[in-house]
Amino acid sequence: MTSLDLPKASGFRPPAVPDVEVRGFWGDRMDAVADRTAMILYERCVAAGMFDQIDPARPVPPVKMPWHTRADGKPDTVNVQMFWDSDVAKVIETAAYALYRKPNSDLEAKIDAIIDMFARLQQQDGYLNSWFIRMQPGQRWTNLRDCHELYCAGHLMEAAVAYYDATSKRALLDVMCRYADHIDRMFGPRADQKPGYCGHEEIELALIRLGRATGQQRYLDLARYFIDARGQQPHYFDVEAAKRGVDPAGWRHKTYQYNQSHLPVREQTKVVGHAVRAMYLYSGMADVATEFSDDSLTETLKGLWEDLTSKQMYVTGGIGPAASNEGFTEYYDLPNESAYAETCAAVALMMWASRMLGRGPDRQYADVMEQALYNGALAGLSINGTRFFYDNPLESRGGHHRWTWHRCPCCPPNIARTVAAIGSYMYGVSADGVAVHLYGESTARLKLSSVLVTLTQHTTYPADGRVKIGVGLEKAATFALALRVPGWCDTPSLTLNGEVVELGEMDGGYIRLNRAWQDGDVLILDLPMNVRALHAHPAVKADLGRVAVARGPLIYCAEEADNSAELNALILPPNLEAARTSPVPELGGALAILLPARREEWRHRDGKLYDTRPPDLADVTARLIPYHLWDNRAPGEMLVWIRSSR
Ligand code: FUB
Ligand code: ZN
Repeated sequence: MTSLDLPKASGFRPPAVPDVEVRGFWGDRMDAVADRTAMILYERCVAAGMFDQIDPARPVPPVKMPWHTRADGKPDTVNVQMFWDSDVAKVIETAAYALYRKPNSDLEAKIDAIIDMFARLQQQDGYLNSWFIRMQPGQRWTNLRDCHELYCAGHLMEAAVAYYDATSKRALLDVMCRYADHIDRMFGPRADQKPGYCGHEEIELALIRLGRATGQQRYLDLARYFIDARGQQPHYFDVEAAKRGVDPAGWRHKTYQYNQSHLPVREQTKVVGHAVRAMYLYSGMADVATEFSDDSLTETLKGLWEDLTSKQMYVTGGIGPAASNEGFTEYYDLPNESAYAETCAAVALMMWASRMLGRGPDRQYADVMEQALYNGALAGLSINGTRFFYDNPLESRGGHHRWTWHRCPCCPPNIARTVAAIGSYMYGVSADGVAVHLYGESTARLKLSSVLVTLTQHTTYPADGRVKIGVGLEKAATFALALRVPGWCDTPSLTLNGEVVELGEMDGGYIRLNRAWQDGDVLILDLPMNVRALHAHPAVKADLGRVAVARGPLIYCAEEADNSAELNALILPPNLEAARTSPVPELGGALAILLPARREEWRHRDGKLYDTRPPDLADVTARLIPYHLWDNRAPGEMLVWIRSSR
């Protein structure tokens, strides 16, 4: 259904989730989400009391979640219960993809019942927000800065598109179109409209998704309006606070950098503030740039991309080191043990990266999308799909473990919906071309303007970098196929129907094959995966004298379960040529890296804090596992950046 009836700006768009049948590595993870996570998320929402707030047939419940506290110790205007609609929306989105993969009448009936609650809750004028209808009536649209109203609307729009794609049921889509129409009447430049935008971005990218799904240009225009209005003077959040009779200076976050409204978006050059907010904003900007061929936004985004990825991103693709603002601090401030690196932020970075591919394949974006996906984001979900990380440190003394739930449950459904939708991140489709951004065992049915292309990938990626791609066509067709060569691979090779393809100069890191394709054409892409030692920029103090070990897209870590405690006593050799891989049965057969290493041993210490005698050095074999799999076995220490001798 996600065929756009609008006149298209040229550009690449993701396929709908059902267009890609995923197997292999990601198929196993999707099965875990379909078999367990989706229902777990639903049940945790029940237990939290979320549906008591949403269902208009039930008595209005008491406020359950504590209010945030202002700097002066008084209760703030915000608590996490205000954005429960968004958490439920992400659960619906997860369930939608899960149902598509594995029909489940019980889960479907439960989701239909939630949708029915929202439909009954919707007001005559289209407004829909459980907090402001039931918990704080009369205060709608009075505090866009803090209260997440448009953010909740955005997540519900995404859920509506997903549920329609997966089940062909229109109820939530119709509800959300009515709500989008209400928002379109309420916000804009006219004198009878509010020139506002949300304190937590999300509505922008969601309106693009709704516009693409329904063919309604006005949703795309409204997304552009929200982007363009952000940070203009007079500042909307100041004006709005004055209307509420409060001093904006008393705001607990102090600076509008927190929500990226300190400047109009095209004047922003530095990635600042709350990490998820920033990534969702840039995602929306990239979508608007694609839909409107807006080079001014693309240029701004390129600068922000460079700022983030060259100075503010963990090697795992995690972002936002600080808990205080759930976001960015100073350049190169990337502490490992105290890293906040919220799961949602890595997911949101993937979302931004995938949208930077909207204007054409370019591996600098796809590489980071993959880096965040396989490491900082996927770590947020346990291998069996039942437990979740909120923050993702790169070092632990053994006290950091996945939660079954969180007071602020934004991350569990965010990583679940992302895993369940992974097929849509794998490809970009334009009128006359297909780009393969991610590799994985799968079959994709992709509609170009005049031809349906079936691409079948056979591969064990990310365990191995050999990918066989079969081309299926109803009739011969000419189109461009772009294959990403990841930046970590130095020696790629390709054959087409058994003939070697000379790779020569690559365009943006993609092999581009523009030719007349025949049904049954076969490509074999080989991306050898060597074990690599990564060294951080010297300004990252936490990583001095240390290396992170990587293979293919995976960042590795040492765990106490394999190396005993005191992981900081491990010292890796200067080169990793002797590295071997070996499967770990209890981690689904994932490949561990085995490395000859040394280990400091303090036999003479006698409990002393300081001693003139250096430690002894013992030869050991370090066993490293993919970072995303840590804390799936016995609890214990974990370390990504390991000491290295040079
Ligand atoms: O505010 C909504 C979500 O909750 C944010 O995106 C997360 O960082 C968490 O604070
Ligand atoms: Zn989160």
